[in-house]
Amino acid sequence: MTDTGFRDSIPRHLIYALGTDPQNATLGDWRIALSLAVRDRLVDAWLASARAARQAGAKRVYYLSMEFLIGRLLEDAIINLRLEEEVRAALAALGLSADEVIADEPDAALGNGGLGRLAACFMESLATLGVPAFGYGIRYEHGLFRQSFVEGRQVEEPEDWLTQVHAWEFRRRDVRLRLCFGGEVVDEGGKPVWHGAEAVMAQAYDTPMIGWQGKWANALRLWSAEPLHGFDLDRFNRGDYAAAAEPEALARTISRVLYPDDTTERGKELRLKQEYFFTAASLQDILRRFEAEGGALADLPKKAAIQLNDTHPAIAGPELVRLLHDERGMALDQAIETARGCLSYTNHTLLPEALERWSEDLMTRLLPRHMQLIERIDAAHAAEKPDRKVALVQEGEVRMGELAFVMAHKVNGVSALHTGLMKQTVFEELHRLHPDRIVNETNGVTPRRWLFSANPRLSRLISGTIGEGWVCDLERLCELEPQLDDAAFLDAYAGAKRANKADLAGWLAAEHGVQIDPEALFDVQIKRIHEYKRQHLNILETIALWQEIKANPNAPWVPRVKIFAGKAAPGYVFAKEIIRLINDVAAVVNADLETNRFLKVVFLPNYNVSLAERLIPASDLSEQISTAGKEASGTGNMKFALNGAPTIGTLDGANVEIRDRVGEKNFFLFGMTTDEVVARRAVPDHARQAIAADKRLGGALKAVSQGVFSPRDRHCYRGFVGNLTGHDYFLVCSDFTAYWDAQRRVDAAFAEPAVWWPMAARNTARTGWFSSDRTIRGYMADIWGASSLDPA
Ligand code: 73E
Repeated sequence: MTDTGFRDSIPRHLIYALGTDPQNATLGDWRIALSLAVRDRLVDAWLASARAARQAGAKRVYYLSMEFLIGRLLEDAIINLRLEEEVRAALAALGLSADEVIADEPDAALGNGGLGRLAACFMESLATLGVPAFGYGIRYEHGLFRQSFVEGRQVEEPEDWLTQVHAWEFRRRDVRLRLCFGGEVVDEGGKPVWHGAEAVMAQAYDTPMIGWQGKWANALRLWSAEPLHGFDLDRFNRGDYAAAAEPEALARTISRVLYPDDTTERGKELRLKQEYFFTAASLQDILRRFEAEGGALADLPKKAAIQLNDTHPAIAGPELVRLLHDERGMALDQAIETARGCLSYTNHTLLPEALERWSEDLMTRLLPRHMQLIERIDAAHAAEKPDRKVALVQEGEVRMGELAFVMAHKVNGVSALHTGLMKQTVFEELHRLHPDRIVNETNGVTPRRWLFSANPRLSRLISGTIGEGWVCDLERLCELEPQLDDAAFLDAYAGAKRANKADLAGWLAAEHGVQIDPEALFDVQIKRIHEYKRQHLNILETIALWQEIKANPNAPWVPRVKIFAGKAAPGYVFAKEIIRLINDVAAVVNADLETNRFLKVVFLPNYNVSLAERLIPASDLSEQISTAGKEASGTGNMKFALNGAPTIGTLDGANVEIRDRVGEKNFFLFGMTTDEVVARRAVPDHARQAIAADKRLGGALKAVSQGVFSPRDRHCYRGFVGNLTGHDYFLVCSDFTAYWDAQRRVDAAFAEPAVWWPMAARNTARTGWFSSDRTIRGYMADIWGASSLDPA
């Protein structure tokens, strides 16, 4: 297609697809018209990919995930199709700014945090590597809630991305599958037959996931729950309108909202229904495809690698056994073996409250046949391993982690440290029984979105230095190494960062009315708010720093802006207290004329993928300060390092591997190790001891508890301080002094450009290993046995 062809296609879509007169078109109309024009450019490659996979009889990867945090799709597609220039020119000819049109797209926020974003990065890497794959999840009507602050407190509002035209998805009219819940299992001629009581339809919607240079595309297939039949016409005709619509409303509830819960599991019946709904629909779809392509059922593992993203789809074990044994007559033992050959399971957290358990009663009520099969699977496992003590059902609860483990041929952790801890803790016994089952696949992030697209200045510098090959071969960033002592390169590197920071400062002033000094150190902590992530450690250090500056305002302080963003689960009271405290501290500190040249605090509302893309390229310092042993991996840590923000962090999750690669001199390490954490907790009064030993910590806590930051309600943080001085399970107090010291090392390094910029640039040059392409290759080789249909 020629330039004019593309240019013309935008108004053509506006007029003929949207029925809108260009004279009246809003920015949103233009954005949708542009999306449709771009979409036209990828559909051929998408259909060709599916055709190639069918013709090759290729093994397909199926990634089952409750969450896909895909963010904006238009920019991704433009970048991967290499349409940047064409789009810019076409929009300019229409009198429009490409940046504004692209920024108009709402984020598809179908996830809570790292787990969902990882799934999105994996989809992009699978397409870039030309691996035939499907992502399977739920098409939530409401993604993660919108966050705002009222008097510093988090307020949640429903997110309604689907009220706008969603230009990227295709409703598959022919893919509508029936599923059941409840009812009973009846013996029919010696065969158990499940008669479900409630049926719903799973309607498929496909969104293309396009790889680098548009050579390959896979589908993200999201299921929407619909009623079996529309509304009840009889009732409607009798004037009973509400009752007529009831079945529809009930069915739709299943895909209505994403659970806004990161790492804490809420025993909600609806959640189990959601899990079964999308898992069962996906498995039916997988089997349908397998059967359409012909082949003996026992060969299913040769054609389908089904990855369970955490235990949320763990019901896939018994469901696949049911489909093979009950519905297709395969012997039970063989059905279990066949299912295990297909299934693999990723564990993302060891936090006890996040390990899913469902009551036997609920499971029996909702999925009676599955409850029976879980017991059969357990019995088969016991027969295979007579010395096993772990049962799948304990104290009236079904343990989903153990079920996923037993039904998977491989189980993986998401960083070296986390995988080691899995073996020593939650899966200790299962690991002893199946020593080859656990493998490690350290997480990664897609360089297309997190460097090439989010940070065009740095990308241009890198490409100008080593060529563009790094974009799909990120380890080539190490070719920058010889430049790291070159003054001209470092100047250009620093120049890119400074320009990104100036952009961010301009945006903060325009959008949030916050003035910050672009020369200051931008110290950034952006992630879900959780005690284990310890945003409160950061804010206590901020308070201590403020007090120190006040006591000594003429010292040569290194100006800092502390930037926070993140959402708290709506029911997580303590996390919401942390948010309020940070906002309260920001109000006091930012208004302090004595200190605010040196210190500002900003908490940006409604953290999402787009905000991360704006903040990370403009950051100087990456805060990764979780209590050791608690953050399974982290992926933000990788994005920051890649974009040249050194980490201040503990030996937790993938921080360990980042430090190994960037080198200890280029990483601000502090805090207790996993073992020290365990030992410290056993010390009675550890928090009080730590407070007594550090005047700064004592002073900061005192200011909070006395109401310095809450003048209208002086005592409101007493409970908060009480928690820290008493229980302090996450050891904020015990790690405070080490954190303070590490921050002062950061100050000293930042004050010396000759120290700082080589360090920042080394972070970029040495973190190419953290590409999700590398992670996906690891899964392909160690877990899936899948290969690439090389799109080159
Ligand atoms: O450390 C992160 C990890 O980088 C971990 O906390 C997160 O997964 C990321 C990707 O591997 C995670 N999310 C959840 N569990 N671990 C979770 C649990 C329940 C509901 C939703 C998400």
